Amino acid sequence: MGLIFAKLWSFFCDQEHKVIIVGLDNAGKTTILYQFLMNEVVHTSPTIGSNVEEIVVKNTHFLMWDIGGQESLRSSWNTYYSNTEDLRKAAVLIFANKQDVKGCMTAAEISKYLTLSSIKDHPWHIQSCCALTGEGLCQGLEWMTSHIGVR
Ligand code: G3D
Repeated sequence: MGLIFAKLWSFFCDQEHKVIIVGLDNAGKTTILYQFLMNEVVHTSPTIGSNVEEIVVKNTHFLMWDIGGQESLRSSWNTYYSNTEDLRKAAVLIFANKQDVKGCMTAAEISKYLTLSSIKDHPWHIQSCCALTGEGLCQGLEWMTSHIGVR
């Protein structure tokens, strides 16, 4: 069972939106990112940094940063939030990855465990997925696309 937290917010300019992917090590963040790259409608730019990729979905650009989940890296997460008013307008997408693994928690169980219903000030969504097959990833992207600039 793996769990991905993907935090998304908008720059509100030129239809480019910044996505921060955070989660535990081994949760499948890199696999998800590269599934997006393989299946995207248009892939405009190759790797900018080691874990930064841009994808384009229906003319909307997503700059996706996989910033790593290691504890030692977490203190630097806030540097990614600068210029974004500290995530005030962020929408939160949680990928419940590795749904193919026997005995994994369901999205509903994860949602309850994380008390996601207590999130009142940001739109959020939990999406079951299997990054190996790509199942569920498009639905997550669609949710992201539909929540751009809604706040
Ligand atoms: P991370 O970037 O979050 O650290 P990775 O995680 O994307 O590197 O994935 C860690 C391992 O989990 C990889 O296995 C990857 O293939 C596997 N994985 C990712 N998504 C899934 C999934 O949906 N189902 C299953 N069963 N495995 C998944 P390896 O063996 O390469 O370390």
